[in-house]
Amino acid sequence: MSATLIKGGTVVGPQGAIPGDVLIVGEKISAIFMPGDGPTEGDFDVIDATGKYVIPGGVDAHTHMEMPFGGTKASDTFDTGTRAAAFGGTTTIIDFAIQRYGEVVQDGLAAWHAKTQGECHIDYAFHQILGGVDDDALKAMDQLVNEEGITSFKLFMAYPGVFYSDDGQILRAMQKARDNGALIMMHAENGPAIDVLVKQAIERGETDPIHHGITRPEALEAEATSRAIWLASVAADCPLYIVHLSASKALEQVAAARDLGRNVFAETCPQYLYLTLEDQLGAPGFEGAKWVCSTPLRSKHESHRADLWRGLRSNDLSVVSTDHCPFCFKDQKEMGIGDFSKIPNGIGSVEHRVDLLYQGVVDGQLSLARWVETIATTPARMFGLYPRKGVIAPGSDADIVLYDPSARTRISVETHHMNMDYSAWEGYEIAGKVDTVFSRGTVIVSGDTYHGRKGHGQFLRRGLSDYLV
Ligand code: DUC
Ligand code: ZN
Ligand code: ZN
Repeated sequence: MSATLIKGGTVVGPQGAIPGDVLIVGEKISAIFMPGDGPTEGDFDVIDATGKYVIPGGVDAHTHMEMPFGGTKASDTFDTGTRAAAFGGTTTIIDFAIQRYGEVVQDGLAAWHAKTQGECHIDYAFHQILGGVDDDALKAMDQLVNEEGITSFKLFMAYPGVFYSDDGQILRAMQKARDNGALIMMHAENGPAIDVLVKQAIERGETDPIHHGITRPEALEAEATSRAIWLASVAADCPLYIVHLSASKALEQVAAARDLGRNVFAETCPQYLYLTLEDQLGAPGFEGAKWVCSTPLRSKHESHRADLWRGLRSNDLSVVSTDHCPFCFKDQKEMGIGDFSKIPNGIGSVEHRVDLLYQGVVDGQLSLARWVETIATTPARMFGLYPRKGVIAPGSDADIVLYDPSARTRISVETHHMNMDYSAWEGYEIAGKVDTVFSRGTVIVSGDTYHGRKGHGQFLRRGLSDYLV
């Protein structure tokens, strides 16, 4: 069995940053030694990690590779998207299998298994989107939890006619989750009200991309977040996880529930921490289409970004995921020229999450420990992958990133690996860089060189969330 000693680095985890040497044997972490106390002789490679952070590989708990959406399909395949993720220090993704209204849940899951078979460069798991909650779907929830390793289900309060569930459907799914231990993930925006605002805006001739954000106001995210939290309380405190939380008032709802000790959690995404309604979505002409995503970017004149960073520090926000849902500008985003409501919703960031959150450390927004917790450890624990993923500990998979705080990353479409013809992060500079990436003991990235292969990634059957009370 191959073995590697990672020597001289600083191991970072939720416990903080501690100097240590990490021994990998085969696909697993075998031991962590005090600096210099590791083996000196034997058949193993030595990697010098002096000056580098040794962190668990990133776990991106929210991606949409090849997602059919808005009349087109997300432009990253599982091949291109997981390779790009690896370059960015992410070694596990959790993607969303989809059941649409009228479809059989297990058929949706089988379709996602077929799409991923032999394609992924890194390990992967699935959540299940339920677009039609009925008796069969409720039964399927038990089967997926008990037999398929799918322990979280995403419901939508937005997108009527596409993925939308009404309050009765949501309540029934929540009751089922309370019984079987699954986590309900919620897209919390009031879709029917948004559709009214969108129609009115288009009738007034307000068709530019910025109106995507204006017609999805904070109030309709906060209201839906609050309603989801109340519905979960009616379902005997069903565990609830709010996805892509973007707005201060939605965060207030989550924080209040958490203060009461409720099973309520939330994630945010890098775009809400850095980008804004005015500067990106409001870019001249049709340019803003690059940043059309839902929930939308929020106003820089309000306190959203500062509040979200604070929420990450205080654990009112538990996780940072990307909601990676890339579309090319040409032919895909362009579908919405003259009508913002036809712009496919989504931003591609799967390659940049680890770096963008490290910049939060450099900027004094997060501690090193909290960086690792929000990008790796907590998503692994939240979604039943811990301790196999998300931590550097004996027995865990050797998914490890050596991160170089003395190097720099400049993000550009010229250098990224995602299948997109633009970057939502063009010109962003990060004072740090992914140096080496191990996936289950194999070096798949070193410097700018790729050593991985598609098909290396394995499907992960997940357990229940660690956090439920
Ligand atoms: N939001 C997006 O921006 N894209 C995919 C689906 C979603 O909820
Ligand atoms: Zn969503
Ligand atoms: Zn999503």
